[in-house]
Amino acid sequence: MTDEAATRHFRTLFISDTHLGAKASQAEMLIDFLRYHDAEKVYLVGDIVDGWRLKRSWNWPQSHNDVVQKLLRKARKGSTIIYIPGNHDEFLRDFTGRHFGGVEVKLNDVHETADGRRFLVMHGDEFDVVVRNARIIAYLGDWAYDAAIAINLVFNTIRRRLGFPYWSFSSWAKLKVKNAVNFIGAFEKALAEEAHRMGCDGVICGHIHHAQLAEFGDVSYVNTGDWVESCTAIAERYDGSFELIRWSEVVRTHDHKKAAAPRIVPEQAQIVRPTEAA
Ligand SMILES: [Mn+2]
Repeated sequence: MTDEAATRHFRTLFISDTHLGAKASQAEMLIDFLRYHDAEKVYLVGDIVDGWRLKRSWNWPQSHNDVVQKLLRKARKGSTIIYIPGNHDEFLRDFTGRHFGGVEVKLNDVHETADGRRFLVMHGDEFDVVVRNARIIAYLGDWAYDAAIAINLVFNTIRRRLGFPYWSFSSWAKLKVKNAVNFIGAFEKALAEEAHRMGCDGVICGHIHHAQLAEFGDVSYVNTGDWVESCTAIAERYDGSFELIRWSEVVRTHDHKKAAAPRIVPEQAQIVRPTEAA
C-alpha cells in the first residue's frame, strides 16, 4: 500500500541497456525503479538481455529474473510492453512481430506522444559504422552515409553467424576518452538525422549509455541511458512532455519509500545541447 502511494504513473516509460545476464547490470536498482513507476506503455529499447555475455559465461541471479517477472507482471496488469532488440540481444530480432507473455517484439517503432509528436524508437547500433567513421563520411557525403549503414548491417550479420561478439560502443568510446564526446555527438547527430529522414519529430534510442534530452534544430533527440552505470530512464507524462529520471540520484537524495508521489522525484529533466560532432 505504501508502495502504491509513492508510485508515479506515466503515459509511457522508456528503458534500455539493462544488460541482464551481465555482472555489471544494476538489476536491484531497476527492480526498485519498476516498483515506483508505472505506465500504460513500456518500451524496452534494446540490450535488455546481454546475450553475448551469457554466451561466454552463464550468469542469471535471482535479481535478474525478478526484473523479467516485474515486467511480465506489468503486462498482465494491462501495460503494453514493446521490446525493441539491440545488438546485445539481437537474437530477438529473428522474432520480430512475435508475442511472449504479453510482450511484443518489434524491430523499431513510431511512438506518438500525447501532444501528437511522432518519435522513431530504435536501439541505435544500426549507426555504429557511421559513428566510427564520422569524419570520412562527412567528407564523402550522402552516398557514403547510406553505404555505411548497409555495411553495418551486413558486417554484423556475418560476425553474428560466425559467433563473434558485437562491438561495444560504450567501452570503445571510453577507451578513446579524449574523443568520447565527439563520438557521442556523432551518434546523436546520426540518430536525429534518421528521425528527420523518416518524417518523425524526434528519436528515442539507447545503446551509448548516455541519457539525454536534447534538440537538434527541429528534431528532438532522446536517449534512455542505461542500467549498468547511470540507472536512468525516460518517462512521458500525460501531457506528452518527457522527463529524464536519474534513479540512483533520486534514491541517494530522497527517501522515496516514505515520500508522497509528487515529492519523490524533483524535476530532473535535463535539456542540454550536445556537442557537435567533429
Ligand atoms: Mn547496444
